[in-house]
Amino acid sequence: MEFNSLTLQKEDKIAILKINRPKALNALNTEVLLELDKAIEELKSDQDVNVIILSGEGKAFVAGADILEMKEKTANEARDFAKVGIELFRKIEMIEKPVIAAVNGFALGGGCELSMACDMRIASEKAKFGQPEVGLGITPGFAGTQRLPRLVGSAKAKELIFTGDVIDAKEAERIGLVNKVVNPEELMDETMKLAKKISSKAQLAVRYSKMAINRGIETDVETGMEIEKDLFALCFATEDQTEGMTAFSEKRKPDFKNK
Ligand code: CO8
Repeated sequence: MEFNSLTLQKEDKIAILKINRPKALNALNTEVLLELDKAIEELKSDQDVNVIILSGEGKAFVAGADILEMKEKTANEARDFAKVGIELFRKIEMIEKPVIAAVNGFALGGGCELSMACDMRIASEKAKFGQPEVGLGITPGFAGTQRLPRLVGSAKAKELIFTGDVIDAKEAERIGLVNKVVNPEELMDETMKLAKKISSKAQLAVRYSKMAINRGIETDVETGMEIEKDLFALCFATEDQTEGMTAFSEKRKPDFKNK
């Protein structure tokens, strides 16, 4: 598939999807959002991809939604634009395969929101996070008011959103927004290492675990435990469960087939 504002590479069952609009610091305009949607749809059904890495070309991950495109929008047009972003980010969050954000630089506004729709965030020491929207006269619009408090707690989320403060990668790690901070030169290697480790496990078990966590967080704990119970049981109808447990008893490495 050909893209104008994205690059897509595949290596060892890992897809590396980069937003490639560096002159505008990878700001999310309609084209980027639509292309991202297409790429995610393609990767969803690609049997050769177990894990997706999302990153940005140049010095930014994503410096937000495109302010120049948003500037003249009416309220109705703004709602439509927000809907496109919200639905795309939800698709990224709920895709069965794990998605890791490799945050190489600015992750501001819609960029911070995009990183939060991913399952994990590995950040370069150069990364910066923030929700500066109130300084532009708007609220976050791609679900930052929902995902940030779920990740860092409502008090810290309110502080960041009400002040528009930009924080560095270390502070983002301290408050639980990122999983790990690494040297900029090692960002892709470290993220690949994590992706490959996940990719070496039984993929249906990884995907069911993601589903149980995502669905569980959004419901009460009793329902969450029911969801886990059903998905746990479903694993026992997979070849990988037989292989994983047989390999353990035979003291060898499992050879998973994602079945
Ligand atoms: N939108 C459009 N263009 C941008 C954006 C952006 N978000 N960010 C940077 N650019 C462009 C600049 O205009 C500039 O273009 P040009 O060279 O043509 O003048 C180019 O990228 C380089 O940027 P700078 O020269 O500003 O680079 P600096 O290194 O000096 O500064 C910053 C980097 C600090 C990241 C600075 O660019 C900045 O503050 N950017 C805006 C950050 C921001 O406010 N982001 C939040 C946007 S709002 C949002 O994301 C809401 C999401 C929900 C939308 C809901 C829909 C209704």
